[in-house]
Amino acid sequence: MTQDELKAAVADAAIKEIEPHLEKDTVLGIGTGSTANLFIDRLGPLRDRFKGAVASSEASAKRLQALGIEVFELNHVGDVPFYIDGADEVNANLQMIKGGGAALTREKIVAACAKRFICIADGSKYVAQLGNFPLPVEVIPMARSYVARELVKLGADPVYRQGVVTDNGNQIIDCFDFMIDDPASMEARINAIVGVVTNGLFAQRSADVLLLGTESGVERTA
Ligand code: ABF
Repeated sequence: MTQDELKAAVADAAIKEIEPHLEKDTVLGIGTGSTANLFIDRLGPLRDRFKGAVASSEASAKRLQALGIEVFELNHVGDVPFYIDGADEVNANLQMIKGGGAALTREKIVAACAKRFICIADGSKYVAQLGNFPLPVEVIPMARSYVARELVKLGADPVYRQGVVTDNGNQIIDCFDFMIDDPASMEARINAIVGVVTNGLFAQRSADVLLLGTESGVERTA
């Protein structure tokens, strides 16, 4: 199977996972990226079965709206029963690196509000140790150089992602050559650097369910 077929299989599996729980007042949390897009496309035909969605990026909001799904501001929504999103890497503890698409801060906020985080990923994202994928860090622009120097002290090789402005008006530093032994602790240490908005480690708030697309089918871990 191709990577796109594996992504489509996990998007289908996520629909099966949430469909029995849809109610007229359900607001779903929706992530960003190519796997999340496939999930959004499959939500279109179900749009009359739930109230709407909160989105972790402007791009996902537009895609949802184009399918007739109402998009709400998170501040106007109470309960988010499910957050469905992809990942750049995921480990056996369902901890992740996210933010390759620069939407990490909004993703982390919606994930924090969600009762259940369903991670959808093709098998190439599954790793024994997080860190081969460069860890993204969203920074306030004036703090970029300072944060980069602090990241060097933590052992990373920080690279400014040129030309990228996040939906929040900030910048991204990617941490290369940075294998992570203790994801929850490193998440906290990076977030404690002044000028960091957040980093792409989702370890303190890991996924609740992983739907992983493999050659032998979709593996579900919870
Ligand atoms: C989002 O989309 C991001 O956190 C992650 O960077 C990316 C994964 O993209 P894709 O599904 O295209 O591999 O979930």
